[in-house]
Amino acid sequence: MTLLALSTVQCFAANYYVATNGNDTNPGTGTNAPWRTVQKAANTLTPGDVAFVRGGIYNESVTVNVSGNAAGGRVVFQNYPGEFPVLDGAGLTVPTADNGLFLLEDRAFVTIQGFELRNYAVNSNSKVPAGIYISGACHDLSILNNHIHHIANSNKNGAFGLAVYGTSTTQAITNLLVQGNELDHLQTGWSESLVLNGNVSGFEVSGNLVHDNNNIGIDFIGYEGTCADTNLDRARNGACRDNRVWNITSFGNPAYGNDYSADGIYCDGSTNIVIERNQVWAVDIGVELASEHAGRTTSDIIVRDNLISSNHTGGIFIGGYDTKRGRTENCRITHNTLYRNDTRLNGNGEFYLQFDTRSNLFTHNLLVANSQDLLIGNPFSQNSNNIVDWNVYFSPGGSNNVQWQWKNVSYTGFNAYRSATHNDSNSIFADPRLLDANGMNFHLATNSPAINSGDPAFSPAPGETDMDGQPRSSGGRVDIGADEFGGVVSQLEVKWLALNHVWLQMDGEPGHCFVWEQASTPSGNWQPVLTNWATNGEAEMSPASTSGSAFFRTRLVE
Ligand SMILES: [Ca+2]
Ligand SMILES: [Ca+2]
Repeated sequence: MTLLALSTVQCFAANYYVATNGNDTNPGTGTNAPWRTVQKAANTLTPGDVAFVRGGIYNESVTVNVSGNAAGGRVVFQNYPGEFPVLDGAGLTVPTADNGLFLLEDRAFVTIQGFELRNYAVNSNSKVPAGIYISGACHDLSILNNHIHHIANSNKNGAFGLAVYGTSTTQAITNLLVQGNELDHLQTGWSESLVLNGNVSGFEVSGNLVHDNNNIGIDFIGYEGTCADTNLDRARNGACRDNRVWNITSFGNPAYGNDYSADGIYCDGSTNIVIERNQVWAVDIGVELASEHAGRTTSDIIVRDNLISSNHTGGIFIGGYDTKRGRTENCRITHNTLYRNDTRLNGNGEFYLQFDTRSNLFTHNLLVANSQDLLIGNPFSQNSNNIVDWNVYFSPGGSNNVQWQWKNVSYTGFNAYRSATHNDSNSIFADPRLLDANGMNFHLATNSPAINSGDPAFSPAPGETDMDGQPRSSGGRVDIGADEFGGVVSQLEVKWLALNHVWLQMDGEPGHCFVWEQASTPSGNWQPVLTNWATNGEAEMSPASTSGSAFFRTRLVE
């Protein structure tokens, strides 16, 4: 007689392994019997499972056919700790349909972390290769710390580093985190390096490095018909912070010919996005807020505490590039530092208002013009209820020769501009005394006129900081530009070893007052280690113990 025991099936979250010496017929559950392909993991994982992918080159593209869920947990595809797996598209045929070295359609609770994705390339007017392509009814996806490069279409038809297409009319792509990735050496034709397009609501794009590509760095798009429901067809309700974007131009891109029109960060028809603490340099247009579609808007975008310098065509652009485009309204551009943009001397300047701009705010920005002495350009008269005030301006030609354009009228001299436009009644024209702007150190020097020159009524929004992540207002009154004076200017780790004491010296501008502080970790509880403020940048200290390490920093005080 056989006894049958009734039991419930228990599911346990499992770790799986993939290695270049593996076999997909292996169980995959130990490092001694790994799978061979990432695709095997992408067909097999169940909620809560992790696939650790060992270092080496995997010549495959992967379609993720599994999801996690809230109860069971995520499915995770990640590098084996300390190793570097590569999905290499060399020699693979790019399909005409949606594709990516990772392709996720209608997926949820998936993490992709720590992969190098490269060499997926075509010369095609019908194919669009992508490093990672996400579309449909997706939610709770995390794309972390991947390096995506050499994804290319030599044709104008396009390619993507990372594309998120919200195509569903019933499920917005939401709870999306794109963090710590590097995207470079992409040839994207008329497409973008990193794009969120259509029904995407609720996202963070942070800490990414985007550089050396031939079209737009980071783009938030609406009204392209990506989602069939027009009311949902716009990226919205997200944050774009702490990214660095550089060396991007559309010049020579087959879709743009000789145009220098690639944005570093672009909002085209999107709404309710915070763009903060990014650094954008040596792209065509630093940051642009516009709608390319007539009758549509880009609205309620906050652009704050960004560094925007040495871009080819201009610093910040708002409005449509011609009268057949839509408008930009209710955007708040505050506390940015714009330094010598429009390096091609195109007559655009640092801040450029194009067609149809309404009810935007431009305050607490610090602008330094280049040799063309142009701070604001505005060759359109469709400009209403925009507020421009509490800024610091500087130009090598001086306050009598500096240029502004406002509602298609040009002004020479700060006073002439102010009296005619009634803009900037509380603004300053003065050398802002940046610590080392040519060395891209845009901190304020001790005697900067931007210090404590902001609107006394200003109070920071929840979560708003300066470009260093430090309090946005200190010293009794807010500063102008991306830096709030009084922050950390240098930080170092000291290995105690057998040292009896340590001698610290700070290189900085003479005359600063600052205090030394110590912590056991960089994010630790910083404590002052000198009871007296040092004024010459030097300190001598004895360690609490002779093992481990400690972190020191100097912090400017006012
Ligand atoms: Ca201050
Ligand atoms: Ca600071």
